[in-house]
Amino acid sequence: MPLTRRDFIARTAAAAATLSLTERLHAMRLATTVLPVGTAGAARIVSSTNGLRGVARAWEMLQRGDDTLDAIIAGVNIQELDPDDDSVGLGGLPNADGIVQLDASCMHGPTRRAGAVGCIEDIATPSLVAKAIMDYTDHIMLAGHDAKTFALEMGFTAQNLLTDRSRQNWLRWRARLNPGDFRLDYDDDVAIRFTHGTINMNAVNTAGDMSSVTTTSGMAYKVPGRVGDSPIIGAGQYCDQTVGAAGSTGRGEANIKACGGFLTVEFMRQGMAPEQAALKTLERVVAMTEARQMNDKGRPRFDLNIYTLAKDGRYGSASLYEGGTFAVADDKGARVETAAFLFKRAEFPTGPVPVQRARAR
Ligand code: SD4
Repeated sequence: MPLTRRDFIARTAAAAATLSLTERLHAMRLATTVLPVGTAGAARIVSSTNGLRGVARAWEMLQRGDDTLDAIIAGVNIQELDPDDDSVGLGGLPNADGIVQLDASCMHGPTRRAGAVGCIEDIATPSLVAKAIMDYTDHIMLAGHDAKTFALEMGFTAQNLLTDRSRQNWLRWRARLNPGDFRLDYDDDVAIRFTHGTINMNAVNTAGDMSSVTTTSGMAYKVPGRVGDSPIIGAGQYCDQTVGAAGSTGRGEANIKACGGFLTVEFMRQGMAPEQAALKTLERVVAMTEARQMNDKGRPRFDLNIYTLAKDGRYGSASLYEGGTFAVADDKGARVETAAFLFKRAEFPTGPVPVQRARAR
């Protein structure tokens, strides 16, 4: 039978009577951090802006009484299966070799389970593969070729995820890589398309059940085999339904070092409001950023966005730079709202990116 907060504190106090001062302080700290801190409130779905259609679908499913994770995965499936969205699933921009490699992860609050898949090829819905790993194995993450084999065994269908549009974009990128090579540049007036558009989505229902999911094709033209933050539990998303859920889009490398999803939930556990927790996580991201990625005024050369939802339905989002938005669905409908930010858009570093050298400090 689960311990009530009162039982837990009483037992901790009884045990503490026999302990040293340091042990007692540690026990008291545990008593205030491991116990439920949130109570259920309003149902709500929060996601990155590209999930606007997805939050509407997820909201409908919550209203029917569907599970929070089923609802948000159905929400992100819309973008995953949309060939015109070049940041996730089918049509996602490929790696440097022209191969689409996808990452995703999910957490199911009621059962405290998690699933993740890294670098999977040819399966359009990695969010569902992550859930299948969660549901049908005693592992959390599968990666690469064997993750695809697992998905095929589970009944997923393999398909070529490179659309003609994403292949053309990749060809342009490759042709312009090196002016000294033997490939002629073409379509000089067409800008090279890099992606910003992973989806993170988080849900809470009126019972206080929560879930989170993040899915992406990752950085466009990445080094083959690269895995970003999206499939890393605690970075790309995190859910502890005693407190809340959080996830991110943007430069995964920066988010991994700060454990952004986990840290945001932990800041909420300490009592911060969702938006404040997201801003505090971004401060940590900046503090952890290597010099090569900063300009001389201490501004990062990338953006990162955090989306967050508390068990009681409070929510928020913050970006490193001004101009960020996010999607919300609740009993007022599905809409886009403005995110908080750390830095003015005008402060975003412009000009040439410094030459990157191996072992540069
Ligand atoms: C990644 N976080 O793979 C993802 C990319 C992303 O907007 O969110 N782009 O690093």
